Amino acid sequence: TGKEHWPRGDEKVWKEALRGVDKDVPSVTKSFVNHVQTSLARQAYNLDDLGAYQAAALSVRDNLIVNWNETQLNYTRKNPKRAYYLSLEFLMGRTLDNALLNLGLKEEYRDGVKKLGFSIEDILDKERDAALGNGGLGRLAACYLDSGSSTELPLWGYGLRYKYGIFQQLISPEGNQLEAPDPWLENQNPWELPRLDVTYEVRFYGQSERLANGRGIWQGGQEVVAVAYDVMIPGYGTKTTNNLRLWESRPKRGFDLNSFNAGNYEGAVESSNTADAITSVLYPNDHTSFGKELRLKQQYFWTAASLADIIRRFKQQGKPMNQLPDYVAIQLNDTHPTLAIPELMRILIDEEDFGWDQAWSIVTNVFFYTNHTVLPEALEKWPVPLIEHVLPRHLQIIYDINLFFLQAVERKYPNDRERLARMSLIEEGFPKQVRMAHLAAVGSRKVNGVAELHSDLVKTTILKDFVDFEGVSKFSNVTNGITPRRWLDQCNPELSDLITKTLKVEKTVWLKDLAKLKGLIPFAEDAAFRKEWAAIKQRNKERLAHYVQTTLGLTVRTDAMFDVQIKRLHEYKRQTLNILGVIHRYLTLKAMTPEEKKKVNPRVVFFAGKAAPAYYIAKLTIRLIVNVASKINTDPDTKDYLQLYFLPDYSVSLAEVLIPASDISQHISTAGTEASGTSNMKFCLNGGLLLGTVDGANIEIAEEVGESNVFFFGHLTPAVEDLRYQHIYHPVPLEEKCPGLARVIEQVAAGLFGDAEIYEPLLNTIRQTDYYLLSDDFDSYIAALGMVDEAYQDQDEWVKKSIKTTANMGKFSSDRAILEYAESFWNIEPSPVEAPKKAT
Ligand code: 73E
Repeated sequence: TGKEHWPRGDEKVWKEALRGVDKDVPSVTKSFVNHVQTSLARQAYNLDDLGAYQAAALSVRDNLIVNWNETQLNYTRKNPKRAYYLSLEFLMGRTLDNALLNLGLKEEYRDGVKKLGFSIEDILDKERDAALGNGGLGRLAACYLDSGSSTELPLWGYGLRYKYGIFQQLISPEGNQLEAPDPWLENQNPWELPRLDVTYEVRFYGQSERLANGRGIWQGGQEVVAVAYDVMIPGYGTKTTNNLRLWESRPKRGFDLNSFNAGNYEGAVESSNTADAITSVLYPNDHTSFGKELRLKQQYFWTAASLADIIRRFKQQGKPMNQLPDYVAIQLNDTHPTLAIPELMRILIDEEDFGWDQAWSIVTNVFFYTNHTVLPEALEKWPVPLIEHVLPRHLQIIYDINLFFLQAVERKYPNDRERLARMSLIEEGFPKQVRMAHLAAVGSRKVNGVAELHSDLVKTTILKDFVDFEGVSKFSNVTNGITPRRWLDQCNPELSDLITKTLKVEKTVWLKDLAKLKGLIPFAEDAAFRKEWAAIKQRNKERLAHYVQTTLGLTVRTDAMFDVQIKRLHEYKRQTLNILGVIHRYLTLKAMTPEEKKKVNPRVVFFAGKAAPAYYIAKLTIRLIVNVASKINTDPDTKDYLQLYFLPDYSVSLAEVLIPASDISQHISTAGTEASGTSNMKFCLNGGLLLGTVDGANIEIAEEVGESNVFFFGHLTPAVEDLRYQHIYHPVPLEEKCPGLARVIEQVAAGLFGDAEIYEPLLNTIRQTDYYLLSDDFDSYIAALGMVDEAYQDQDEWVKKSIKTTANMGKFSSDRAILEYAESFWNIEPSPVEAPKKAT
């Protein structure tokens, strides 16, 4: 065999590993080569980066499996109370790098694959994101699982194994968003373990009969099988490796032989098609409730399988069902899993022979409900006829819950019919609808919002009557958090190293006790440290520029301020305000003399984010951004001072490149609309400053890092209602109210960026009711952008702000958040697997 057969790495290392010579060959190398040879059936000479990724993943997985087994054994032995996080979305992103860091094996693998001719970075880059989520809600679930394992809590996740995740976003040359499927399971997924023996049957449709004793009998209809797939969740520096169990739907009988024999081939496979459909695709809408039957079936399929699994595990302990709340806490991530409430009632009453009151007392001690939005269009409602058709027994139970609930309300507030109508679980109308947030609130032990302001809004707006009725102590706040492992150590390794070196504390310590970052504060005054800090930011900007160059073929200047807004496209998040602000800057630059322009600091503005496929205005906003970009990036008068990019197909992995590169990021929702936001935390943790409205977690970030280190603008929440009223009943022409904005809109309407008529519907949202208050906030927004420019001129001061921002972000670790849930809601404790392994 000539050298050409061994194109990569050290031939001797390969050969010795292949021969299984154990002396001198590190175990990582042996395990990698072994997987190449056996699991992948490949050899050194035909192994590419993708193959190397697969071999590395399988080899790392072996370590996870050992820890996973020990963790589950530990739980079985100690039998602690457990918590379950039910979420329709888990936005995990990539796994290999995270697993390597959490296991403390990254450097070993880096060396190991290098000797075999591979670079660890290239290998890591081959992994596809697991993108089973839309945005913040799904990413929060992923951060919480990481923190659950890292704090050694007995916490499992339950979700759906969608065959297709969030769509891939393509941008046409005209600026239109096109959606392509995301077949993420195409090249095998090494991170899941199919459990073909863990299955449950889930019923749909059929008839429900009520017996005199209050029990029901539900039969007929269609049965679908749920099959478990387990995803291992390693903790950072712990042996604890919890489980994320995802359900796949399969037909109960793959093939209907009777139909087939009758010559009806399509009929024979029909039931198989409809059963498969349940877990085929993630719904790509956030903040809208559509009332689609398939979505309802997803929700029930997942909650029924998860509850059956939880109850089976509980029963294995031999305890009576009335002790369920002593051993099980179930967190409902938004209202999506609310059917778990009537489902558990059904199990207790119809299958376990409990009376109503005892069943209800069990249910209301097991569930906990997190609300993530107060936007009215996002509050889930299901048409009564649809629930009746798909889940006839559950509708009866929901009506019974409502009856007993309203009777209690009536006792407390006699003859207050309006209150009964407001609080009812059923909204009157054609058709009647079930209000899922009311059902979730009534059926849970605790209800929480996701940031202080948001939790206050929940209590004073959408659930106010429930606070009056049940008392305020049931309603509370857990401010969201993010895992510092992925969102600092992994995405910004140089900054992580500088912090470790400076704090003189092992990173295994400060990454689990993020308040330790406060030790950086004095170094803000240290010029040498500031220089290092700034140099890392610069290299992260170059890394982003390199990404844009290689993926889009565009050259980004890196000597400019990087200004970033990345999130789902939505009117309430006001990407429109940002793009109109960019146009304002462009027009201002166009009117400047060359002398004046010399004083301008160049700025590069980045946008990324997906629009729901049917959200017309959001898609128009993308189109406007793209077309403004092509105009201003090629205008010789301005291109040295202002560049604009829309980066397609935003994802967790893209966020990991964008966030460390940002000087300033924008979180500019209309006050009172963004429940929390979590990317705001990620930017600030990486030393990016924040430009935002007084909304969501921005407020608590400012409290922590100091108001002098954030740029706030815009009206406050209490003013919003009145401003909207004024828009409708006392409208003032835009030219008078906000001439700056009027001028910008005029230019768009006149076709400065092409397509004059196309943008009319978008512009009309502002000219007409302006529900999201652009005309009220525009002037202060432009002023705030000016203050950002001014602050950036003094680089010393800017870097000080950046350091102090990172230093004061300790509160926002998801470890803090998950421990709050564990202590104040679930009443669960860490259950360490003995002899915890140290990460390095
Ligand atoms: O403010 C964010 C919050 O940070 C909020 O908009 C988001 O949840 C994040 C995590 O708490 C959210 N997503 C949804 N509602 N709120 C949602 C609604 C329907 C479907 C999918 C997601």
